[in-house]
Amino acid sequence: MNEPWWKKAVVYQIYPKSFNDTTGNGVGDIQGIIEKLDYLKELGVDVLWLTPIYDSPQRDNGYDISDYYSIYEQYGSMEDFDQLLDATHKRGMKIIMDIVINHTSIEHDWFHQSMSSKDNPYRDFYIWKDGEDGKPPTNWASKFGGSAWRYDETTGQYYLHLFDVTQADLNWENEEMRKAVYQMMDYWLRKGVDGFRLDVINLISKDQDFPNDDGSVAPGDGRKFYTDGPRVHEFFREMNDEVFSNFDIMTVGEMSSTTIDNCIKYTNPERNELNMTFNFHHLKVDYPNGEKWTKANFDFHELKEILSTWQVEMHKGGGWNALFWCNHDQPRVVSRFGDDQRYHNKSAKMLATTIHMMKGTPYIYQGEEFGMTNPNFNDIEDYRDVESLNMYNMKKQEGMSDQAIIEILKQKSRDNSRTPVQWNDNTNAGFTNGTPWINIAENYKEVNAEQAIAEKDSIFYHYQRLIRLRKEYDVVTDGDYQLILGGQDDTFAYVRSNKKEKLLVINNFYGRETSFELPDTVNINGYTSKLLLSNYHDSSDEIKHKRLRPYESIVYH
Ligand code: TEU
Repeated sequence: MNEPWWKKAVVYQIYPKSFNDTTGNGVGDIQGIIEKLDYLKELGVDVLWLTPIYDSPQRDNGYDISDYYSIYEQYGSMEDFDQLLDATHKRGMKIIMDIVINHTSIEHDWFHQSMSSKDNPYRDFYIWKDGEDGKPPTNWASKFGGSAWRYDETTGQYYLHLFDVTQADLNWENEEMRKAVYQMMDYWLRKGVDGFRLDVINLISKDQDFPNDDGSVAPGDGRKFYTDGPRVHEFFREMNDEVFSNFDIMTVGEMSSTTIDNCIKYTNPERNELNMTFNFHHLKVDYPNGEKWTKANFDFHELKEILSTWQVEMHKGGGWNALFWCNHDQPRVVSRFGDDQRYHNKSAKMLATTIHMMKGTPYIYQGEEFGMTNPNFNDIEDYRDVESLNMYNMKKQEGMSDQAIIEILKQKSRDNSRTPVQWNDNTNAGFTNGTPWINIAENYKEVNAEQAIAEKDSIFYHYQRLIRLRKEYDVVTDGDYQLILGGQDDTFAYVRSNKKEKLLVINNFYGRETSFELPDTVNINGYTSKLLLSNYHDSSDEIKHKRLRPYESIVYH
C-alpha cells in the first residue's frame, strides 16, 4: 500500500509577522517569505505552514480572523499569496494554511450580524446565553484570563469566548455555520493549498448543558465541558467527508489538553477524521501542578515518559503524531530544555535529534534551525502578546512585584518565540529596514542564519542532515519505538526498529558527563553498526558501553 506523502514530510512553521519584512513597516510580509524560499529549500523541508494571514484586527496576531477570504493588508494581497503558492510549488514544496474555526474575531461580519439582534439569521453562528442573577451563564474561565463570557448590551445576553474577549466562539451545533466554514475551506483548497493546521480544533463541540465547573482541577476551569467534546468526532467526519476527502492534502489538528485515546480516534485513517495531531503534554513538564505562570525547572523523567507513552500508544492505536518542540506559543527550546549559553550548538543539535528521530511528522519553527533563543526581555514595554499582558495585569493586582512577573515572562511568555528571525548581523538582524513590531533578541550578531550557513558545524546543517536521514532510512518513518535506559537521570535513549533495520538514538540531556551500558534486551548482535549522526566529531563506533560528553547525541544504524 502506498503510504501518504505527509508521513515522510518535514514541516516548517512560518509566523509571517516576524519572518521577513520587505516593505520597511516593521512587520513581515508575503514577499518576505518568497525571498526566503531558496533558503527553506536548502534546509530541505517539504511543507510550509503559515500561521494566519487572513484579514484580522491582530489582537491575537491573526488568530482573530475578520475575513477568511482576504489577506491582512500588511502582509500583502491575494496576488502576493498566489505568487507565493506558485513559487513554493515550483520548488517542490507545499503550503498548509492555519484555519481558525473555533472562533472568529468580533470584527467578522458574521459576528456583527449575530450581535445585532436575537432574530438575525446569524444569531446562532455564535454561542449566546442569558446570565444568572447578573452573573455570567457559567463560571468558565477564558484561557487568556478572566471570565469566558462577555455581556453585550445590544441584546442583553452573553457570548462565549474561550480565548480573548475579541475571539467569539462559533456555534458548531449550527448547521448553516458549519456549511459556511466548509465552503471557506473548499475555497482555499481549490486555490491549490496543500492542507490545513486546525487551530484548537478539539474545542469546537461544547457540552450543550453548559454546566458550572466544580473547580476540582482549577477554579472555574471549564475545560472538561468543551475539550474533546460530545460531537467532536462527528464534526471531523463531516468535515472530512465534505471537504478533505476531495483533495490530496494533509491535516493537522492542534489539540488542547487532549487524551491519547481521542488522538488515536482523530488520526486513525480508518475513521476518516484528521491525519495527525499536536498535543502539549510534553511541554507542560515545566508547569508545576499544571500552573504555567510560575518559574520552574523542567522534569526530565516526566518529559521522557510522556513522549515515550505517546510514541508507543499512538502507534498501537494506528494514530499519527506531529512532533515538535517549538511553535509561536512556546518558548525557544534551546533556552528551555538545553543550554543557550555554554552549550548552545551542542544542546540545540541534541534536542533536534531527540525529536526528529521519533515516529511522526516533525515540525521546525522558524529560527529553530539555527538555534534562536528566548530574548530575555527585561521590561514590560518589550512584551506584545495579549496573554502575557493580561497575565502581567492580573499578577500585578494580586500584588506580585514587577521584577518577579518579568522573571516569569522571560521564561514563559509566548513572545519568546515571536521575536523577528535573525537573518544576519546587520541592523535589525536583516529582518526589516524599519522599526520592528517587537524587539530583536540581542544575540543576533552571533546567532543568525547567514552565520549558520557559513559554518560547516552549525545547527542548520544538523537539521539538514536529520531531514535527509528521514528520507534515506524508512525505519525513521515506520519503525517501532522503544525507550531504553528509562531510569537514567540524564540520558534519553530509544530504539527504532522495523523488520529490516534498527536505529539506536542516544542523547545526553545535560551539560555533564554520563555513561551507559546497553541493556541485554537491546539485541545488537548480528547487526553491523554504523554511526549515522553525532554532534561531536569523534563519537566512537562502540555502542555497548559508553561515556557521553555534555549534550552528546548519537544516532547509530
Ligand atoms: O493556541 C491554543 C492554545 O491553547 C495555546 O497553546 C495557548 O497559546 C496557550 O494555552 C496559552 O497559554 C492556539 C494558537 O496557537 C494561539 O496562538 C492562539 O492564541 C489560540 O489558539 C487562540 O486562537
